Amino acid sequence: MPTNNDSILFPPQASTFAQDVDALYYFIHYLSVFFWVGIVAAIVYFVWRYKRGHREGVGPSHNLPMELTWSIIPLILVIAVFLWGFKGFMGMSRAPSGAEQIQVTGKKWLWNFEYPNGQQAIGELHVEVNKPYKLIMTSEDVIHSFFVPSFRNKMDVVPGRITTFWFEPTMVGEQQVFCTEYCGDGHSDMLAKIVVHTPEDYAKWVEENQKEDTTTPLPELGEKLYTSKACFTCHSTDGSVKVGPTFQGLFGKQEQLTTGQTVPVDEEYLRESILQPNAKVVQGYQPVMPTYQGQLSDREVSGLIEYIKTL
Ligand code: HEC
Ligand SMILES: [Cu+2]
Repeated sequence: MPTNNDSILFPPQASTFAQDVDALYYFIHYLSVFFWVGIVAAIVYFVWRYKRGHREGVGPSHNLPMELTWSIIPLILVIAVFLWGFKGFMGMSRAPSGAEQIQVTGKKWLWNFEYPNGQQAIGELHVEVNKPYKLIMTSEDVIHSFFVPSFRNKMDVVPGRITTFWFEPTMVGEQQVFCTEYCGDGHSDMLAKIVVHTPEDYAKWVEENQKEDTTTPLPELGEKLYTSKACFTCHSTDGSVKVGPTFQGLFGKQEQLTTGQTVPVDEEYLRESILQPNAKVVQGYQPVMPTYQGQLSDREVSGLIEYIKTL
């Protein structure tokens, strides 16, 4: 059974499930090819053999051994496929008890990850290779679905309910997460990455992420955060309107709010917009921006403000 990692048909096999899922897929595939060839060959043969049509006195007959054969063999095969699939499904449903737990919140249109120490990140989850992880997932708005093709696992994320998803990565590198439940016009941008590290790199990442960046100049820091905190999924820097207003030319202008008030866009307004997005909502937009309270340090908020000023 082909299990290589350079298949043009499949994404790489990057979790402990992948090999089994692909093996079952290939089994069903080649079984279907086998029967397709056999049935087509029989049809072609009979068309040729009986091309003269029905002979008087020789009617359709009954053959019990043949009928039992073509009923029982397929029955055994579909039961085997069911048992194989069921075993795989049960394995995917139950996380091992030692799995590290990560809280995941789906929201139009981003994925938020919360680590056991309370640290949060949008659109990026860092894990260690060959260790089990259990994602405890819910949605803040509509139904989303968490899909990692290279892990061969997928689970719906439902508002008001908790669903779980577990995996043990077997390959170092970045794995792509998609939303696979159509959830509105930003659906195709609802992406995230799972970054799988070696144990040494993971330890390094943990260390770097716990100490604050105090050296990068503020506008540059802001530009990085614009990407890493997923602001770009809702705000453009080129004047185009996405889910939220563009950042181009934002600083210094007068902003019209849903209350009818007009406020000047200054540092304080930007700060409040990032930390309490619903305090002042811009006219013509929905209050869908997540709060970044607790996810950005003071210096990071200043970085974003200085970056927006340059646009
Ligand atoms: C899920 C989409 C979404 C994300 C992600 C998002 N925002 Fe917003 N943001 C909005 C929307 C919608 C508005 C307009 C409604 C409002 O004022 O709350 C807005 C408003 C703003 C405003 C006020 C804009 C104005 O024209 O007055 C600022 C500043 C802002 N966001 C900054 C950010 C920053 C910085 C980030 C990333 C750290 C970010 N946003 C991430 C959706 C988003
Ligand atoms: Cu979605």
